[in-house]
Amino acid sequence: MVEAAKGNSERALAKLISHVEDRKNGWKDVMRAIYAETGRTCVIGVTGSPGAGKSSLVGEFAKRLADMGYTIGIIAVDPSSPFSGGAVLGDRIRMRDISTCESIFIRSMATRGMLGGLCQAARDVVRIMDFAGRDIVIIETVGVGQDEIEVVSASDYVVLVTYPGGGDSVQAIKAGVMEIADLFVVNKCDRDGADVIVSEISAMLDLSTETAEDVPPVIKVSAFTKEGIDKFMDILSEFIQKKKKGPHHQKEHVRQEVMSILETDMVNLIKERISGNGNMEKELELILSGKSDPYSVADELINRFSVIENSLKKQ
Ligand SMILES: Nc1nc2c(ncn2[C@@H]2O[C@H](COP(=O)(O)OP(=O)(O)OP(=O)(O)O)[C@@H](O)[C@H]2O)c(=O)[nH]1
Ligand SMILES: [Mg+2]
Repeated sequence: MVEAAKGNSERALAKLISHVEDRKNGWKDVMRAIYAETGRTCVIGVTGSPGAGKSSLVGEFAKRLADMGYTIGIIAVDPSSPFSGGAVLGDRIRMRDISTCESIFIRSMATRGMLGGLCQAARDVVRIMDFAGRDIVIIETVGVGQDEIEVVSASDYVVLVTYPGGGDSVQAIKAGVMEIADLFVVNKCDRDGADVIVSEISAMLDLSTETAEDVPPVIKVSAFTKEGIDKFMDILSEFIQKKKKGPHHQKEHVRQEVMSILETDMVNLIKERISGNGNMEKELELILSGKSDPYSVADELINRFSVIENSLKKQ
């Protein structure tokens, strides 16, 4: 499967991704085997409020990047539209345009029912696409939950999409997303009010950034009329060029990733041990009968599971 995925077979790529995503036997061996050959791709995270036009924009710039000769992977995390097929007909037709494009590979990922952390699973999928030779991987997530923010924060470049008429659009930007955005895009500028949003965001950025060079660009675009898309492409291309020349892996991302794998493994290990021996029942009874408390029980369980340390050493 690994060889075939590398040989650019879309079917093999899809199968390999499913295997790893579902954490089937040997998934970690796959990841270990491919790691050394990854880090070349440029990961662009696209986030923003629901309905901001993220997918429409991704569709547009993915197509343009493909025309420039890049091979693209798209990951839509928990999509409501239009990748999921739940969208209005127009959207679906537009998406079909790019999904039949040979150099664009689209993959959806549900957040529900995900084994282990969503963020790690998304990283793994990115890595497989990277290994399979995709020059650019685009991740679309709705910027609402902590998980989604974590997903985009693992990207090399973060695009935050807002739009006029989205209620209190600027206020609605989650704290935490603002800080990680490298580019602010105000979409739907074919409608009234885009300029106001641009100045509001710029004002907010001026207040929160220390030096002028640190201020990320704010641009207005329309996925419909294509206004501003050329400028958007210029900014993206410049970044892609820079990334291609830079180091394969960023230390901070690697640190986050090791922590995230560790957290998932630890949690799984603790769950296995506790449900495996059923001892929690006894402790729970002690708490309920007033003889113990959750804090003491947790301490005691940790002590008992110091076995974990030994078993991890053996692995
Ligand atoms: N007027 C206008 N409408 C747009 C534009 N871009 C997208 N839309 C519309 O906005 C709606 C949402 O677009 P999507 O691209 O699905 O937005 P999204 O952010 O991916 O939405 P979710 O994934 O559901 O959060 C659709 O009805 C689009 O047709 C634009 O530039 N101008
Ligand atoms: Mg979408």
